[in-house]
Amino acid sequence: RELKVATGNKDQAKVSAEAAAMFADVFGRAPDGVWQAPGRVNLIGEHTDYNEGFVLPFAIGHTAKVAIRLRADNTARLISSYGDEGLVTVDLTRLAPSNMHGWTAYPLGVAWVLAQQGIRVPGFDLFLDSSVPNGAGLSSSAAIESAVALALNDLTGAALTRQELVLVGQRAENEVVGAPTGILDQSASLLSSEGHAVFLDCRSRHVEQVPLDLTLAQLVVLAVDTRVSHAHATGDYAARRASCELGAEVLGVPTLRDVSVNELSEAAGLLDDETFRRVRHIVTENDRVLSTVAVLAERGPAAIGPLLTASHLSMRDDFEISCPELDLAVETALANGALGARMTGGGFGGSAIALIPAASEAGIRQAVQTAFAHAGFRKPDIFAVTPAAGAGRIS
Ligand code: GAF
Repeated sequence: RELKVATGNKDQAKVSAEAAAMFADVFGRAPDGVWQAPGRVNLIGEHTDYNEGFVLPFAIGHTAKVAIRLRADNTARLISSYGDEGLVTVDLTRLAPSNMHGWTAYPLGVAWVLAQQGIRVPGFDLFLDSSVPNGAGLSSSAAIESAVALALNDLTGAALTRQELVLVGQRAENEVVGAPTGILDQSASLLSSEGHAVFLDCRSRHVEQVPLDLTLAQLVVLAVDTRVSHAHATGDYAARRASCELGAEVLGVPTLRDVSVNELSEAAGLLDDETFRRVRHIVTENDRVLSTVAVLAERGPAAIGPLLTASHLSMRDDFEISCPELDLAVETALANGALGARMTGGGFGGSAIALIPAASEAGIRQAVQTAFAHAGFRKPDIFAVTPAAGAGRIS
């Protein structure tokens, strides 16, 4: 069966009608509702989340949509427009982290976590459609988790807060998918509001909506999906996390959040070179997030470029999570008029973002495409992103 994949920004009525129709086509009945949750770009604050630091992401217009109907038994039937696994049928009473695989690990992982938390989750039929590209560092998995968490929360009457649903998604990612990630992605998906970036203190969980009107400032944020796919369930992400934990332990602090930029020179004498550079990235990155929020308020988005670029260099040289494709995207954008550019997300592939004057958009797109072709890299996918709404029920 061919199922149509929705792309880009469509109006909600159309999106929900499409998802409901696709659900009815497969399951022969209407869904109880349709929920939508966005992917994100992170403007700045990378790998700071699990160090209890600061992040500043915004939701993008690419979203995961789920149409769900509860069942009277304990069976879950799931299908996606990816079409790769067809209809998957599972007995929810037998779910365990070890028996969830492929894309269904995200929705089933959420159902499993809710059940672990004492919430009775009955069987359900689920249809998923997503326009968030997979493996592009734009939180395609958190978008699915957030949409399903919101849907099951509504349908079961569990009445968890959005902050609690963030932790449900994170736990699914950590315990079921096996990626030791923080709360950045689920927070961006569930807590964003249109026209704003989300300034999140990952220790206190305090959230501030930071106005980000790119159009007014005649700016564009371009995402460059390098199409080098990344996976955080692999060793590199976990190795970075382990270095941060080691650094904190040697420095005698609960987390690297507790180290200030002024204390770095003293830290240098206590840590091996690699651990020191990992620590320096986190400490300076936290500082850059705070500066970005201050500069946005005082001088507006056109002035944050140097902070974005400094963040990229820190990830490239100190945290060592960039790759040649990400570096080329950043360098080419900067050489052709970008105000700032950096890789976004977990790294080792995925996407870069460039903050550019709207007037340079065509030239920068062309320059990046040409540079990638010359380097023999895969053709990147380049698109503009604007701060979009967070997750919600759309029908
Ligand atoms: C990935 C993780 F899922 C986030 O928790 C965060 O650590 C990010 O990488 C890096 O900032 O997206």
